[in-house]
Amino acid sequence: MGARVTVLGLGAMGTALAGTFVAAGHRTTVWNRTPGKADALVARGAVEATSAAGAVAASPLVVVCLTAYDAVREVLAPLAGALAGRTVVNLTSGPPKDAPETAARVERLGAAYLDGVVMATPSRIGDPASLILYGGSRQAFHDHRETLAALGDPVHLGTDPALSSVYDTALLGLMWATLTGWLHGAALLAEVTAAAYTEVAGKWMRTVGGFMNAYARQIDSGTYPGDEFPLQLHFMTMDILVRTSRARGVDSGLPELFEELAGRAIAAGHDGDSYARLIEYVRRGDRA
Ligand code: FVH
Repeated sequence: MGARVTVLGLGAMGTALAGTFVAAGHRTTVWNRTPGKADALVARGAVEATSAAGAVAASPLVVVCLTAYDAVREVLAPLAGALAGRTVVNLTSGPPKDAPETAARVERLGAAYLDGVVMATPSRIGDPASLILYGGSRQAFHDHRETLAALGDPVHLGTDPALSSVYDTALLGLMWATLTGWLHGAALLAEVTAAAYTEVAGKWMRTVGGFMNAYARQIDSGTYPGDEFPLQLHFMTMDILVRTSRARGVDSGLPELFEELAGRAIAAGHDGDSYARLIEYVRRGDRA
C-alpha cells in the first residue's frame, strides 16, 4: 500500500510532484492558495483539501513547493497544532541562509524538517535519473526515503539544512561553466555541426570526470603533484586557445579568464603543480 503524502503548492513543480506521487500509488492530498489548480490531479486520484491545515492533517509527510521561503513561512506559521509529529520537506528554492531559519521555525512547531532542492524541471520529475538533494534530519530522510524516491534520485547531503541550497548554487555554477565551455567549443568549430562536435565532446567529458576525481583527492589532501600535466603545460595550451579564438573571431573572454587564473599561480611559482592548485586562487576571491 502507498504512503500518505501531502503537497502544498500547485505551481508547475508542485503539480508535477503531486502527479508523480499519485502515479506511484501514494495517497496524495493537495492544497493550493488559489483554488482551481487541483482539478486534473483530483481526476487522477488526488484528494484536494480546502485548507492548508486540512492538507497537513492528512499525511505524516508534507512536501512544500512554493515560490519562495517567505511564502513557506507564511503558510506554515499558523499550523502549529497540525504540524506536530510530521515531517516537512521543503522543495522551495532560496538562498542558503533561509534554510536553517526555516528549519528552526518548523522544528519549533513540532515537525521534523528536510530542506530539498530539485535539480530537474517539472517534466523530469519521476525520472530515477533526476537528482533531488536533501539536507536536514537524517531520521526523517530515512523514514520517508522510499516515498521521496518516486520523485527522482534522493540524496541526503548531511544534517545541515543549508547544504542543499549551497549544493544547488554550486552545481548550477558547474552547469553554466560547462555549458559555456561547450558553447565556446561549438563556436570555435564552425566547420562542423554542433551535433558532430558534441559527440566527441561527450567522450571527452569522461576524461574530464577522471581529472575531477583525481584532483578532488589532491584538494582534500592539500598536495598538488603536477606529474605529466603541470600547470605550465595547461597555460601554454590556454594561450593557444586564446589566440585561436581571436583568429577565428570567437569571443576570447572565457579562455582569457583561465589564463589569468593559471598565470597568477605560475607567477607565484606553482608552474610544476597540477591544475588543482588553482583551488587556492578560486577560494581566496581576491581577484584584482
Ligand atoms: N519550475 C522549475 O523548473 C524549477 C525547478 C527547480 C526548482 N524550482 C523551484 O520550485 C519552487 C516552485 O516553482 P514552480 O515552478 O512550481 O513555481 P510557480 O509555478 O510560480 O508556483 C508557485 C506556487 O507558490 C504558491 N505561492 C506563492 N506565494 C504564496 C503564498 N504567499 N502563499 C501560498 N502559496 C503561495 C503559488 O500559489 P498560487 O499563486 O497559485 O496561489 C503557486 O502554487 C520555486 O522555489 C522554484 O524556484 C522550480
